[in-house]
Amino acid sequence: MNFKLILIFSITFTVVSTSNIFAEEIPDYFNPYAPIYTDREVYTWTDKVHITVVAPSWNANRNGIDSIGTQERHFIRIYTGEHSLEPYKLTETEPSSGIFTGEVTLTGFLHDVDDDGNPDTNPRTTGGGPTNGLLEVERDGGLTISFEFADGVVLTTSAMISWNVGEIIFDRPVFLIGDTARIQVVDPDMNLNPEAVDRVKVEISSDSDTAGITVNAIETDDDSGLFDAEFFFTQTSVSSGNRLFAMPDDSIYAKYKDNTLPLPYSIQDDLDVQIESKLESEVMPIQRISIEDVFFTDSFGILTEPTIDKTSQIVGRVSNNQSYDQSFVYIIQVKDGSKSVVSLSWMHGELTSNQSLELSQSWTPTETDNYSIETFVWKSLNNRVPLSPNSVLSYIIEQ
Ligand SMILES: [Ca+2]
Ligand SMILES: [Ca+2]
Ligand SMILES: [Ca+2]
Ligand SMILES: [Ca+2]
Repeated sequence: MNFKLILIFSITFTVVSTSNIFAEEIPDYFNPYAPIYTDREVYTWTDKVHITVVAPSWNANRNGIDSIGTQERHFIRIYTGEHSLEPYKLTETEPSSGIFTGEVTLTGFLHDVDDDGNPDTNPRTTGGGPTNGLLEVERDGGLTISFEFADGVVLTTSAMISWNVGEIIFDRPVFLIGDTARIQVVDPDMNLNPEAVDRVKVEISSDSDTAGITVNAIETDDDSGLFDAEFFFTQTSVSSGNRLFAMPDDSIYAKYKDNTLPLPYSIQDDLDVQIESKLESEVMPIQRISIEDVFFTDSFGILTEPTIDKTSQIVGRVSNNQSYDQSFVYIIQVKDGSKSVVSLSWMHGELTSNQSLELSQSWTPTETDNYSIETFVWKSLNNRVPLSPNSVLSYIIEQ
């Protein structure tokens, strides 16, 4: 119950006690009192409208449930510009409450909300109340309820109809590997059936899998207009079902295509509602790969010492400390005693889960000097996130 209904009951209490004093068996035509309430001021196209009319003078039988709306010349009419339910019966909530209620379910108009080429609504106008009413409505129209309280005295109340721009929410700002991620779409317009659970589609992708997955978000209850979905992250298998391939430090994207937009959008417009989050690892990037100090071999792989004008191999060992595949770029930089770079090379590679690799680069020193050989590992040349601490080895070459 919302605040508005609580308010109604307090008003009613006062009115009922007044009418006990001035007991009326027939409506007081000269003092029409029958406020009509709807449970909202704005509805979406397929909402259920709860109607309350406070009409103590229509409580003809204090020991029985009365009804209003269907007596000749005292009809209740529920209508839009195009469609109408009349007469419509509302029934008393209790034998002597003087409060009359009913429901009407809006049935929208023909419209395809999920781009499959077929309309997803079943617009129809039928029913005589108190709860079986179905009423077609337009996107931006209104809805009016009128009650002919007495001859020539018609009480009315109106509510608006509008679509809403959907929202999408992740349940946390960043995800960790191993988390179950939750996402919620808020779009009351997709509560197509207020008596059954509806669903919407959400596309989820990552930097490592831009095609990603499409998941069904399921309405949290029959009439909520809130749609929840869960998905998981994998670093070791392809995306499938509710499992998204994503690597640490990827951005995670979710997209809901809203085909039910309010003015100033047109009815045929659509809008991609998108959000972004991050997948993080509890392991810092710099701990994910380790490298060892380089050593030197000859062309046969036998350990050797570099000497002037002889080519040797600078060999480094790179190890994946994680249980998922990691691509990397391994950089070997040789500087002379004046810190000028005399050799620079890099290799792109990929390490499978917990794999170690030896990588080598040839080097032919041409002068005696005190060289330093630096090796480091980045995610890529474009994304220079270190995946390991640098290694620096000093090496003196003498004549
Ligand atoms: Ca009654
Ligand atoms: Ca459709
Ligand atoms: Ca529903
Ligand atoms: Ca919408």
